[in-house]
Amino acid sequence: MRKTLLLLLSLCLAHLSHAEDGYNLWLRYKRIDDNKLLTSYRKTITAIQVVGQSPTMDAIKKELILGLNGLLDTHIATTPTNNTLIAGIHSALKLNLEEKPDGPEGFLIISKVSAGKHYTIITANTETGVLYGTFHLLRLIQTHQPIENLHINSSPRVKLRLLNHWDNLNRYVERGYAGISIWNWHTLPDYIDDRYTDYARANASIGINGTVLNNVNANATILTEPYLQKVAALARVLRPYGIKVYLSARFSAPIEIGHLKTADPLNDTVRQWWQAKAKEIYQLIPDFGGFLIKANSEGQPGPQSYGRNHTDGANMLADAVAPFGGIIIWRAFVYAPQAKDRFKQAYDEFTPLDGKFRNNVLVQVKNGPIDFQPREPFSPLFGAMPQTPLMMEFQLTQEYLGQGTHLVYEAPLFKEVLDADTHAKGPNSTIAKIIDGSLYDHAVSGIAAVSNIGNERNWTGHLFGQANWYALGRLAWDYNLSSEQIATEWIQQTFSNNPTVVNSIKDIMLASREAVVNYMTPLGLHHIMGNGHHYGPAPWSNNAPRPDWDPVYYHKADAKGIGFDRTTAGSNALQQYRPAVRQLYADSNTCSDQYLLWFHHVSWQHKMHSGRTLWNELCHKYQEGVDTVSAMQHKWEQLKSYIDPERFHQVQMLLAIQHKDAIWWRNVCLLYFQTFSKMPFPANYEQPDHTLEYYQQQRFPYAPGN
Ligand code: GCV
Repeated sequence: MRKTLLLLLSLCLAHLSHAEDGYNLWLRYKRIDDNKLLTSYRKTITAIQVVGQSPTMDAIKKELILGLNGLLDTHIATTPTNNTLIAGIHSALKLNLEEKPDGPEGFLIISKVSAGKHYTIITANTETGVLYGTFHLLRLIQTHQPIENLHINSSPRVKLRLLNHWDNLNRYVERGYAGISIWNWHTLPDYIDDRYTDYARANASIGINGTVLNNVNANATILTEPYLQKVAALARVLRPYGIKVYLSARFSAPIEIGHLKTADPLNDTVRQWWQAKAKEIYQLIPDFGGFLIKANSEGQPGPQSYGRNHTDGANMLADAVAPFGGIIIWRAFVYAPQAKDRFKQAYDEFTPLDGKFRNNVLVQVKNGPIDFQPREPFSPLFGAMPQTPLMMEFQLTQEYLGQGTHLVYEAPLFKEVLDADTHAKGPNSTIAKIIDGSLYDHAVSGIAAVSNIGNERNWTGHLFGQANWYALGRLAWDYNLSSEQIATEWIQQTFSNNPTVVNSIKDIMLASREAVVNYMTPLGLHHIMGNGHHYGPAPWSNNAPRPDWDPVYYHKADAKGIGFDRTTAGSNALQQYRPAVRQLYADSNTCSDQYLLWFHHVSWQHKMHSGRTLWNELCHKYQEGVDTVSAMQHKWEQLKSYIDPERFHQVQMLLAIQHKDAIWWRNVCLLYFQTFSKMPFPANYEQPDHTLEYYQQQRFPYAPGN
């Protein structure tokens, strides 16, 4: 009896330990379930030889052993045999290879036969490059690609590929929906959570090479000695994985922790304080990346508090870190409540400063002119500052895209922006070419995204949030990859290579971005969500502390129509684009539906490209959004027998919330806008099942972000 109980218990435990909880991300390394393939992989690689010893080479060896043992279900030999995988830096391998790896991060993977022996070689100019090659090879195997005849020469298009954590020192993550911060500042530097290493592995596997550890709404305490010790401890974990740490610096730190009377960037004592601080940091963290700064935005201090401008502030900090090879990333996210059109301010404030920043300053620009909406036209700053390296800022954390609750695959959003043509230097002056530095020949280039990572077991709260993290890294490495390719490889590694699974999940993912646009903000509506938490709809909202936080400021619905007139008759924000772009949007009859209400105040009767009136089109789009989520649910349901119960059920429940929320958005927005249009809901669509008053009475005091 006791024996049976023990057996049962151990079976239960075995089951538990194999539960799929999402922790392993896309690095699951499950046994290849196609026997033919498995045999061929086992033949191609029977042993590994990692040349060199260092923390990075040790990490490579560990990853290869973990990955190959899992994927090939074997104990991979570590002494050379007939079919050896060799990994090492180019100069150490002493192999006569015709081709060289590219740059400090590129890698070369080649298959070679020599003296009757078959080798797979991963090499690079640096250890980090070899690490990237290692992860690439493991990805090939996880996604069931052939590996007998490899010839891959790959290097990243963008130099700085960063995550921006909006993590506070008390572990509250601003706009974070995946638990609290993964950085346990209290137990650092003495306690090193394994999660830090797994974070490093995951990032290295997609080429992320830097992380800003703390919130841009910064606390100066991070720059004090005890906290710098904690930062140094994290840097030690991340360094072998090619990841540099950066910090958000509070501009007024010289006052708060330096006890100076001012933080004026032109004051000598202030300058000396920052120089000494930089020296202190680099003594602890020799490869410290630099500072990210949010200045004079949403109440943050900055040079304007002293009558100075952004260049005065950025250059003062740039001078402090320059002797150590550091950089300054200065954010362009600025807007003031007095502005008639928030859209225009960043451009107006920053373009006159072009050419005045030190060459170790990058200006980081959000993808759109307002704030990470489901769809925005690209920020007109891209292409308007040729002498300044501009860095892209995307947001993984889905603040305005259903947060940790909605399944929204963001790669199509990222691609739409990266592929947008600014016409800055004639046609084909895409944003991708601006941020990779090639259009204006800049030596530095960068792409960053606000992280969606927290301490939840599956890292991102919604399992599919992982796909956005993954897509960011893959696109920063190579923005020519398609959303579909990235989705495919993420699904293969995260779920399965089974074509039914891959195709169904891919359909769900690829439909999801347009779905969220449609059920939240179709036809160019924007910023009509609830104040503070930014979760559900509240288009009536008109009493925020600042008018530019109010939805009514953005949709401008009235008896005549709806939308923000940004043409010459309105705020003239369109003027900030090059003529060829302006022309695309300037006329409400030819402007694409996607951006119509971004640029025009349009009559409710306006005839749309579909032939419907604007009002009917709005009803149509909201319904389409809801219908797409139903279709996503339906597709997911059909995968029940293919997906482990834990992850299947989680996603199933979240999709049900998403569907409920999509209906909520549709009902609220249509009922509210109907008070202006006075037009009926077309009979063939689902009718709202509550009144506008009912929705207006709902309160969400504890929604995340409040
Ligand atoms: C970190 C939006 C968010 C803020 C965020 C800000 C920014 O306004 O709601 O939480 O602050 O953007 O990007 O600085």
